[in-house]
Order: sequence, then structure tokens, then C-alpha cells
Amino acid sequence: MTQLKEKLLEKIQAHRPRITRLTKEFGSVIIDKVDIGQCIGGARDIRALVTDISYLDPQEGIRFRGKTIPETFEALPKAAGSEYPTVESFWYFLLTGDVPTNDQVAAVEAEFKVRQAVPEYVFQTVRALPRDSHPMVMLSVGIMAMQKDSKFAAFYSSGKFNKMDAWEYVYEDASNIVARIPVLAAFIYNLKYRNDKQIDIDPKLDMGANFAHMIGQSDQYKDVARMYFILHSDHESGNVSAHTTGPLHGLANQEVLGWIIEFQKKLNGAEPTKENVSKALWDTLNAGQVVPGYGHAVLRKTDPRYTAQREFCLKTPGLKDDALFKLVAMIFETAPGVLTEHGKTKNPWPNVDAQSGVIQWYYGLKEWDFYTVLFGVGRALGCMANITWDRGLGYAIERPKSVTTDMLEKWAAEGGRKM
Ligand code: NMX
Ligand code: MLT
Repeated sequence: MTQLKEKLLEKIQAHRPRITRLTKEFGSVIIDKVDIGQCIGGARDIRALVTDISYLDPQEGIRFRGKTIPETFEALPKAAGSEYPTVESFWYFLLTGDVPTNDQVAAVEAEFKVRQAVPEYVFQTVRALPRDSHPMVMLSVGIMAMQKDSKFAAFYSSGKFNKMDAWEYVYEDASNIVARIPVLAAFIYNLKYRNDKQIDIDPKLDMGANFAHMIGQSDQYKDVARMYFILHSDHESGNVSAHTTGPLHGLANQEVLGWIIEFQKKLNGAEPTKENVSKALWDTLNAGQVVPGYGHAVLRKTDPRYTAQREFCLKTPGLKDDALFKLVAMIFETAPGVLTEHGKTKNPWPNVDAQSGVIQWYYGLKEWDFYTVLFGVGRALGCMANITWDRGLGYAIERPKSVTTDMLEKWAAEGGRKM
């Protein structure tokens, strides 16, 4: 058993009695109430899921294992020659809640070198798709194809399946997915946008650096990849990105870029000013559209993931003077006021997507169809950590109760459901 798996076993065993006690002794304690607005509004804010991996505070933003984004970046061991932690150290932290030592990080890195070998049949499966398939479809197909070698599937059909040990096999699959997904994503990027010019894994590099290397990127992009994958890893387990797809979420980072570039074209070489930015924002709102990159279902302040990326831009020579970044900064100064005056959104502040596409664009990743894949690589860390713990603690599948419109109308007329 690897060091990380042993540590996880210890943590899961220590945690199990807490869940058993809560269920057995306090199962009927009420922690929330539900109104009709929440019921129609996507179960918004109903406390009905458990995860210890991350927690989202509306004012403060995300905490990973109890740490804010700056605290997380500060605490974790850094990649050699970088201010940013490796994704491997973050994976250890996300799974166990402990900040790893350099030796523990080195052990995960060594483990990932073995795990990251994507079987050739996966590449062949993706290659068989029409080349104009969406890269996210390619990523999903590639991941699905790996099922053949799933350790959990083998355990399940072995006849030896038992609930207590199931997490160990989920952990194996989860770790394989986390180690392989950047390699698969790089393969897809090269297949679609670089005429299938593939670059081999560099076994000396950590995950983020290797992703940069495999898509033919600069040294500076190594930190972009590390930062991006960590920032996008988790946002509580039960959010929209984990449950739905659609342009208001999955495509928002590309929509932001589209909006900015369209606006820049209209400027026709003129400097962006508060006045012309404000007019463009109002044009969007008056056309009945949303301002992409602004607003959030839970957050009521600037998303700290936005701030972390903005700080990266401000300290990176070239990027801090980039015309698109300056425009993003001008929108940041203008949009909250315009959205507040418009009066609809509950949160006029920027979310993570208002900033991320501009960084990718600056480094030459202009194929914005691919941005959702980048998000997917990062989010895999959170989803895989959550699913491992879910199995470890034996959580049930989510099964909230649906009701009919007739029922809601009856309860509305009666002033509430009789309990
Ligand atoms: N521009 C214009 N109107 C907005 C915006 C915005 N950026 N955000 C919310 N609204 C409207 C929203 O459409 C709704 O209008 P209506 O009553 O006519 O349906 C009203 O304000 C209330 O919405 P909220 O409760 O504030 O937001 P909700 O939780 O429903 O939706 C988002 C959250 C993120 C879907 C929404 O803010 C949005 O569409 N933002 C723009 C797209 C975007 O940036 N998506 C990225 C999300 C990434 N992330 O969540 O981190
Ligand atoms: C996310 O990163 O998943 C988004 O911010 C959506 C959310 O948390 O509701």
C-alpha cells in the first residue's frame, strides 16, 4: 500500500464512527427547511449533502480542507523553482486534509509517473471519433474507454465485493483518472489543434509542468497549469458543474472571451474607457443577455479564484500590460456598478470565468472550445477525491424527493405542508 493510501485508510477509519454516530443518534435533528422558491429554483442552498473536501462561504469563497486559496497556496510544498504548489501535493492535501511533506509529495509524484500511462486503446478510441467532435466529448469518451481496466469493476464482479473495502478500488480508479486526465487532454489538444503532432510525457516533470510540455507550451505556462487545475478542482460537491451542463456554466469562460474580443473589435483601436465599457455592458443587458463572468449561485463577493488569477496576471511581465487583461481589469471596475444598477443579479461581482480565458489566450491557447476540457482536468481532482471519500464513508446515492406542481399549489394555498 502506498503512503498516501495508508494515510487515507487511517483517516477514513477514524472518520467512520463520526458518521455512524450522527446517523444513529442524531439522524432526526433538523438542520434546514425548504420553501417553494428553493424547490423550483434548483434546490438552491438546501443543506442536504455532506463533504469535507471543500466548503463555499458566500462572502469568503471556497475553502479547500478548511484553507482559503491564499492559505492553500502558501501551505503546500512548491514545485521546484516555482511559487506554486504541484498538483500532486494538492491531491494529497485534498484527499487527506494534511499538508504533505516534501517526501510525501515525491511519493505521489513517483506514483503518478506509473499511473499516468494512458493505454493505447484509449487513444485509438478517441482517434476514431470525427475530428470535429467537441473536445469535451473526446475527453468523456476517453475516460469511459478506460472502464475496461477499472479496478472497482473487477472487484465488483469478483464475488468478493463488500462495502467496507470498496473505497480502496475507487481510490485506485480515481488516482488513475487524476494522473491520466492531463495526458489525455494534451493528446486531444494536439489531435484537434496541432495536426496530431503529439509530444511524449517528460517523466522528470510534475503533472502541471508535464501538461504544459505536452501541449508545446512555454515554461511560464507550467505555473498557469498548476494554478488553473488547483483553482478549478472543487466548489463543494453538489454544485451545478457536478450535475448539469450548459452555456451559463460550462461555456462561460469561452463566452467571456467572446464578449471581450467582440467589444475590442468594436473599439477599433480606441482605448477602453469606463464610458465605452459601461455602454457595451448596458447593450448586452438591454439585449436580454447576461454579462458573462459575473454573478454566482452562492457567492456574494468577488470570487477568490478570480482574484488569484488576477494576481497572477499582475505579477507576470507581459501579461500585466496585455491589452485584453487591461480590458478585463476595466470591466472589473465597471461591471459591478452597472449590474447593481440593473438590479437583477444577486451578485454583481466577477466569478472565476471572468479571468481564466484571458490567461489561456495570452499564452496562445486560443482554441476556446478546449477551455471546458481544462476545467474538466481540474475538476477531476475534486470529483475523484469526493467519490473516494463517499465510498469510504458509505454515503448513499443522492435521492431527493420530487413533488408535483399540484402538490406545490395545494401547499401554497394551505400556507405550507402539514408535517
Ligand atoms: N448578467 C445579467 N443578469 C444576470 C447575471 C449577469 N451576469 N447574473 C444573474 N443575472 C440575472 C439572472 O439571469 C436572473 O434573472 P431572471 O430573474 O430574469 O431569471 C437574476 O439575475 C437572478 O439571478 P441570480 O439568482 O443572481 O443568479 P443565478 O443563481 O440564477 O445564476 C449564474 C448564477 C452564474 C448562472 C448567473 O449569475 C449568470 O448567468 N452569470 C453569467 C454567466 C456566467 O458567468 N457563468 C459562469 C458561472 C461560473 N461560476 O459559477 O463560477
Ligand atoms: C463551480 O466552480 O462549480 C461554479 O462556481 C458553480 C457553483 O459553485 O455553483
